[in-house]
Amino acid sequence: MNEHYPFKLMILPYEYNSLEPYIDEETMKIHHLGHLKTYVDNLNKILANYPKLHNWSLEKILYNISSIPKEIKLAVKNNAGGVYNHNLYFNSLSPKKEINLSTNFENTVKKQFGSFDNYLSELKEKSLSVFGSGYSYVVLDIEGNIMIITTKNQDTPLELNLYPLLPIDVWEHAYYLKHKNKRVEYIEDIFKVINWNIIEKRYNDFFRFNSNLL
Ligand code: MN3
Repeated sequence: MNEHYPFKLMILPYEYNSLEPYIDEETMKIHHLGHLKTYVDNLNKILANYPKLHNWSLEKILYNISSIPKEIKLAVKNNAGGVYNHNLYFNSLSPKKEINLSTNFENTVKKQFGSFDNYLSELKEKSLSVFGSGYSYVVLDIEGNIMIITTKNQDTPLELNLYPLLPIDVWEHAYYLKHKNKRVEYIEDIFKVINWNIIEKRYNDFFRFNSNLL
């Protein structure tokens, strides 16, 4: 994600209806064309009069939020975070059923959590524990340990110096049309469409480019 102002709406790597029956077409459409597009448009609007920030990437903005002019700081944090988290979320999903877990990430999960099922249980529990709007987030700490945290609103792990692997959007807009108030059913469904190959790639990138990423 090295793009900078004016930010563009990401292109989904699959069709709106391709995560059916787990995540429905209407939710995907509104989430992408409605919610995410609004964050992109708002961010561009806010940055329009700040040319010094026009060559900053999303990551640079979020890592350096304290140096953003104070009259736009909160709005930039919320909207840049909204773009960053959603780009990562949508890119973490896939309709492909043949996704295999592969070696490095899975091995570390097993070492730290005992089994992949234990890890998924903890991820589910954390996802259910988010009060109000936010995310459960699988991240790496600076030493490469896997952690599962929760974040509020559109906060990102970058601000905490953590490296993001997988965000699970638990804002109601991510599931309410189909799953209504049953967040647990959404979590079980989202587990069926996570692209673990992408998570593995992000995991390996951390160790390949460690010093550049944090
Ligand atoms: Mn969302």
